[in-house]
Amino acid sequence: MNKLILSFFVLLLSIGRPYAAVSVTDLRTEQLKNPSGLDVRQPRLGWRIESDQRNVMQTAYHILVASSPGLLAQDKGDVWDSGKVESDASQWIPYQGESLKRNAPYYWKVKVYTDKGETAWSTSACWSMGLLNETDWQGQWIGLDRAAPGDSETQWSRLAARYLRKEFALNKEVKRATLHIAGMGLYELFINGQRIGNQVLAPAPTDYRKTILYNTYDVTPQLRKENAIGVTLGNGRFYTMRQNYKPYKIPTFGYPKLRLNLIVEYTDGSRETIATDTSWRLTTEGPIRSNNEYDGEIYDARKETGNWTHVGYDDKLWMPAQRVSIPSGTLRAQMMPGMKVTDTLRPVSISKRGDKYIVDFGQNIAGWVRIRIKGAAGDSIRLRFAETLQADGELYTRNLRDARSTDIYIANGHEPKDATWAPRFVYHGFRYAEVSGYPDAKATDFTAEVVEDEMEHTGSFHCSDETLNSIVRNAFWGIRSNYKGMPVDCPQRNERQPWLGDRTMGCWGESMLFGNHALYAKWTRDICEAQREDGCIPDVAPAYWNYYSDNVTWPAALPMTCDMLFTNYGDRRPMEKSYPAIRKWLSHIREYYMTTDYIITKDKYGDWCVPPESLELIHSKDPARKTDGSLIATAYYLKILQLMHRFATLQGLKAEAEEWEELEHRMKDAFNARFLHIKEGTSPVPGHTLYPDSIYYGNNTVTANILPLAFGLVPKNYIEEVAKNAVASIISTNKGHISTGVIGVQWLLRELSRRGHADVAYLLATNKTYPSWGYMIEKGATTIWELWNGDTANPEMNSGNHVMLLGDLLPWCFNNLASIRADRWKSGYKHIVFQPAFDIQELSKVDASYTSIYGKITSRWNKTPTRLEWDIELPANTTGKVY
Ligand code: RAM
Repeated sequence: MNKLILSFFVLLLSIGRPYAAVSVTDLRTEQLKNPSGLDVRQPRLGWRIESDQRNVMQTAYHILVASSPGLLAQDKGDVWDSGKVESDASQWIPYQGESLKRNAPYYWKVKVYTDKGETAWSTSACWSMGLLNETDWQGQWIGLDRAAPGDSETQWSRLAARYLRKEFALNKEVKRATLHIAGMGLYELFINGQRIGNQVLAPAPTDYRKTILYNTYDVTPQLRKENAIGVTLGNGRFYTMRQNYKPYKIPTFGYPKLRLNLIVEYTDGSRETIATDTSWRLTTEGPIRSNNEYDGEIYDARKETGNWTHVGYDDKLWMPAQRVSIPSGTLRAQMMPGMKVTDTLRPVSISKRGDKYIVDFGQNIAGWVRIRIKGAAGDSIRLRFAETLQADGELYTRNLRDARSTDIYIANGHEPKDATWAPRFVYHGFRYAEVSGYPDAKATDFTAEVVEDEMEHTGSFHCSDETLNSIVRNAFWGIRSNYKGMPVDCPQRNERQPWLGDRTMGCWGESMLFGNHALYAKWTRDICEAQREDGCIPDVAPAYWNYYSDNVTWPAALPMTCDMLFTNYGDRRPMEKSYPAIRKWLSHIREYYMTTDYIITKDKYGDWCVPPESLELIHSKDPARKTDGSLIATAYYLKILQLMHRFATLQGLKAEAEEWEELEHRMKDAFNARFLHIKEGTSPVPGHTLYPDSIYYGNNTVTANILPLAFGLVPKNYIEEVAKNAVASIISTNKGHISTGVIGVQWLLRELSRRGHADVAYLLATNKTYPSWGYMIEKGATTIWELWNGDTANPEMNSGNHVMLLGDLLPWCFNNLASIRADRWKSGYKHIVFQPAFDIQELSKVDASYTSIYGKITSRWNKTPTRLEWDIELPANTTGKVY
C-alpha cells in the first residue's frame, strides 16, 4: 500500500486554545430520548461528551437516578446513586439501583470525569416504566368480533374503522396520569378532543400471536374533572389486507380490539385505573368506511360524528363495546419511537388530463397526500397512486399487482374553509397521484407527507462523483420509504413484507444514514419469535406471509443484524438474546440439509435478481449468470459459523466458540474440495474469459468468486488468482458492469477494494449504463429499483422502491471511501479505524460524516496530483487509528 503523508487540519486548529469546558449531553435510556413505558428491568444509560479540546477521555462517571425531579435537583439519587465509577464507558451502562416499579417515572443525570477535567451535572433526563406483566393490566379486551353492514371480508377486504369512547369524572387532584394502550391493529387516541402523541400507524407491527406492542403516554396535562377518551381502531396487519384469500399463506389475527389502562395517581397518594370494559361505547358508523393498507382508505365526511372525543357527546346510538376474544400475544412495550410524518413535499407539477389531474411530487416516497378539501355534500375526491407514468401520461399501476392504492374522500359540504384531509390507517408508495373529482387544482392544494419510523439522520456523504452522490441520495429515500415499524421490501404493491434477505447487509448500510438501532433491535425479536419449534426461521418475519422454506441466505439476516447492532451500536443484547435461536436454526439446517461431506444442499433464491439475459425477464434462466445454490448456501453457513464463533467469544463461551470454529474448519475444507477449481482448462460455461492457469469457484461467476473471498475461505496462495477472476469476469465478460444479484452485491465493492481492485469497485459504483445504480438514475429513478432492469422487466415483480440491490454500496462509501469504520471488538465506534481509498484515480474528493452513539465523526479528503489534504474529527471519549 502507498504510504501517504497526511495533514490534519482540524486537529491542528485546536492546538493552542485556552482551557475549554467539557460537558455531557444527549442522555439516552436504551438509546431513546426520555422514553415512556419501558419494560426492561435494567435499562441501559448512555451520554455523549462534548469539548472543543483534543483527546478528551472519560476516566469516571457518576450517575444519579431519582424518583422525583425535586430530589434529583438536590443531587439525591434515591433509587440509584452509582457513586464515582472509574470507567471510560459512556454508553450502555446498565442501571443497577433499586428494582424498578411498574408505571413509575425515573429522573436521572450524570457527571463525568475526564483527563481534561470534570463536567458539571448534566441537565436531567427521564424515562418511565410500562406495565411489566400481564397481571399489571386491568380491564378487558373490547371491540366487536364481527364485520358490520357494509364491510366486505374478501380478497380486497373492507372493514370500517371502529370508534370507541368512554366518559369519566375525576374527583380529586391529579398528580400524574399515565395511559397504556394496546390498540390492534392500529389506533388513534384522543382525550378531551386532543390527539395524544404524534405517532402515526401505531403501534409497530408484530406477529400478534406472539407479541402485542403497547404505547405509554403521560396524559396528566390533558385531564380535567370531566373527561372523555376516544379511540379509533384501524385494521393494519391485524385484520389483514386480504381476507379469506390464500389463508395458507396469509394469516389474519382477528377483528380490531382495544385494551387500555389509564392509571391516575392523586396528590393524596391514592390511585385509580380507568380501563376498557363493556361500559365503553362503540360504533362502526363513523367516517372511515374502509382502511386497507394495500387498497387505500375511504372517508365519508357525511358520517362524521362531531364531538365524539369530548365530554357530553350523545352516544345513545352507539352500542356497548363487546368483550372480545383475547389475543394470544404477550403485551410488551414498544421500545422505539414509531412512525411519524417526518417530511413534506409540494408538487413539482400538476397536469390536467380531461377531468383528472396528475400531480407529480418529483420524488418516489412512502406516505400519503394531504388534500385541501373542496366540493359540495356527496362529492367525492378520488386519489390514485403510482411510482411512474405510462408513455401516454396516465398512471402506471401494473406493478402494484392487486393493490388498489386508492383513497376516497366524500365531502359533507360544510367543512371549514381550508380544511385538509389525509388518510389515517393506510399509506402508499408513489411519486405521482391522480386526482379526480377535484375542481380547479393548484399546487398548494396537495402536500405529500412522508411516513417512516422516526430516526436520527446519522450520515452524510458527498464525493467528487455526482452519480455516486445521487445514488446515495436515492438510497436515503429508498430506505426511509421502507421503514414501517419493521423493514419492508417495498411500499407500493400488494406485498410490503419484512423479507429477511433484503436486509442481511442492508441493515448495516442503512445504519450509515439512519439511527436504525431501535428498529433492528425490535426486528431481531420479531425474527426469533417467528422461529418454528423445529428451528426453522422463515424468510419473512413477522410471518405475515408464510414462507418457512428452509434456506440459509434469507434467515442469515438474524445473525448479521445482531452483528451489525453490536459492531455499529455496541449493543450486545440482540446478539445474546438471539444466540440460542441461531444455534437451534443452524442445527436444524445441519440435520436436514447438510450432506455427510459438509455441503448444504438446500437453497431457494440463489443470487436473487441477477441482470438477466433478456431485458423483459425478471429471473435469468441462463446458467452462466446464475450461481450454484449449494455454493451460496454453504458459503453463507460458513459465514454464520464465523459469526457464531465471534458471538460465543464475546459472551465468554469458550467451549462453544471452539466447536463453531472446528466445524467451520471442516466445512471450509469441504467447500474448497467441492467448489474450488484449480485445474487449468476451459471454462465450464462458454463466454467466460479465464486466465490461462485459472483458479475459480463454481461456474466462475462474480458471486461464486466473491463469496469465498469475502468469507476468508480461499486458500492463501490462491486469493490473488480468484480475485483476478472476479475482476476478469467484471471487465471482460460483463464489459465493466455488475453481474451479481442480491447475494453477490452484499460483498462486492468492499471485497474488490480489499483485494486491491478499488478502481473496479469504483467503476461499478459510478457506472451510468445498464446494469448499474447509475443507470437507474439516468432513467429518472429517485429511489433504488428491485431489478437492475426495472425500466423494462415484467411488472409482476418490479418495484421502483426496493433496497436489496444496494448490497454493500453504503458500507463501501462510508467504511471504505470515507473510511469511517468501527473496530470489530471495541464496538459502537468507540475505536475508529480510518483507512481511506486514496488509490482510486478518478476519485478526488470525499466529504463524509457519521454520527455514532459517541458523537459525530468526520472524514474529508481532497486530492490533487501534488497534494493530499485529509481532515478527520472524532468525538470525545473515542480513539482512532489512522492509516
Ligand atoms: C420478492 C421481493 C423481496 C424478496 C423476495 C424473495 O417478493 O422482491 O424483496 O426478498 O421476493
